[in-house]
Amino acid sequence: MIKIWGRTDSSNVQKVLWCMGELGLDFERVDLGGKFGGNKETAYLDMNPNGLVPTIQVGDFILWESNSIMRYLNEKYGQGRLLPATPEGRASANRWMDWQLSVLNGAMVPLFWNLIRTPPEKRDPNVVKNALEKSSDAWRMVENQLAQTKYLGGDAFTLGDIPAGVWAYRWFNLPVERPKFDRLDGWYKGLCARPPYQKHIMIPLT
Ligand SMILES: N[C@@H](CCC(=O)N[C@@H](CS)C(=O)NCC(=O)O)C(=O)O
Repeated sequence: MIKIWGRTDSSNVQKVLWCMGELGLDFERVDLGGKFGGNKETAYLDMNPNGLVPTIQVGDFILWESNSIMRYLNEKYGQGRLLPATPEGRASANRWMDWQLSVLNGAMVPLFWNLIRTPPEKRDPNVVKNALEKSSDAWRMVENQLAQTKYLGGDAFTLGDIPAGVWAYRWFNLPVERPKFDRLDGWYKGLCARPPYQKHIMIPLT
């Protein structure tokens, strides 16, 4: 049995829950982080020195970092089917996973925090404006990729779609005026038709 620690409204926990849904895996989840706390306690830090969620345990093996967790689960339980078979295909999908951590996250997090996790009177319009511009630029890159391939990592759904896909739900549901990106829209609608996406990602933004 796979055990996962992390609250269900965390984008990084959601990646892993969605991935497990795609792979049809059973798991036991423990609420941790955010309003549940516990992530700075010694017992948890012994498993995950970052004090962040998610962390998973499979037998004696403990792993943190959401993207690494997804790659591990796909390899261990999915015969690698959520990544392309060729080195080039895998690299292309991996690239979009890394891009979410290195680019998209930094653009979207200030937007999300200001509009969802900050009371209206404390929101900073400059932060929102700046983050909206950066996020629009980032989603334009996705739009351009989708002009070349059906999904981010190629012509089939892969792990490459999951990190950005988690944030796409936030992007399309934040109260902001978004530039119109037709391919992004179509890709997002396709994700919305996937049952694990509906179950783990399409939940109220908190
Ligand atoms: N790079 C890490 C980042 C993990 C992370 O930032 N997790 C956030 C939630 S999305 C967290 O633990 N925040 C503290 C909390 O929930 O209390 C990963 O991808 O797993």
